[in-house]
Amino acid sequence: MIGPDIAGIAEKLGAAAATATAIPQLAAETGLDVDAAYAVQAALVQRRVDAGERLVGLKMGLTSRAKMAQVGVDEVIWGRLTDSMRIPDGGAVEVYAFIHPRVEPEVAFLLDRLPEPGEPVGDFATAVRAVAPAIELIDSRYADFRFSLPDVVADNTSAAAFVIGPWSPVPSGLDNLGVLLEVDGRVAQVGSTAAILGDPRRALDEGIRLAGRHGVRLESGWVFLAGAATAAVPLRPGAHVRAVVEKLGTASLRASS
Ligand code: OOG
Ligand code: MG
Repeated sequence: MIGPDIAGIAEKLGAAAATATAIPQLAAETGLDVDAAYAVQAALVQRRVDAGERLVGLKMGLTSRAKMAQVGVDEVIWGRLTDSMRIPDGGAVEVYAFIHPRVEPEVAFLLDRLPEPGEPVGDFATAVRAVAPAIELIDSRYADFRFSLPDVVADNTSAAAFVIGPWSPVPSGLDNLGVLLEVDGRVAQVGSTAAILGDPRRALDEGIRLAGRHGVRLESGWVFLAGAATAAVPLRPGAHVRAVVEKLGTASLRASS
């Protein structure tokens, strides 16, 4: 039997992102399973690297119940981040470059010395140099932001852009910090870092494990997004968005009008 057309699917998803045009879901129709979907993701991001972008990190997805419930997929997933997705803290994003952008509050890690593949992280403060509040801008390339597990994996887990706030040294506890997402000065989502697999540090173990299954090794100097603590909210033209994480501070962005 001939398998799914990995390169062809990656090209479709790449074109959907580049032209901000939604496409129908494709996993069911093309027989794409989760492993093949990670192969599509690798090909999709390789196209960006071939065009001059640089891989700068990894993001986790669906590490909280709030997120799983919002999108109806209940598996932890991961995706790749490139330099062109990074927006400076407080910077502006062109909303019309996206299909139906949403924003969500996250915690970011700056990776330092990681264990050998297959080894547990052990000392978190050795593995991670600094932590920061962050905002992830997600933009599913599928119509109506609806997808199956292999669909969202192939689509690089909806990754579109991210903002990192100021880095701080790793605090003693990260497992129960208050998280707020504010839009135009109003609280849009409230949560806790406890929502991220019970402790966002666990997201790193999962990231190492799950990416390792596909031959991807996390690197020193990479950014790691642990996954949103709350559901995501639509990013409207002109909106000013702030994510506030207790002890860590604030990350913000402004949407073009
Ligand atoms: C999938 C990506 C999920 C997170 O932080 O949970 C994600 C989506 O919601 O479109 O980035
Ligand atoms: Mg996210």
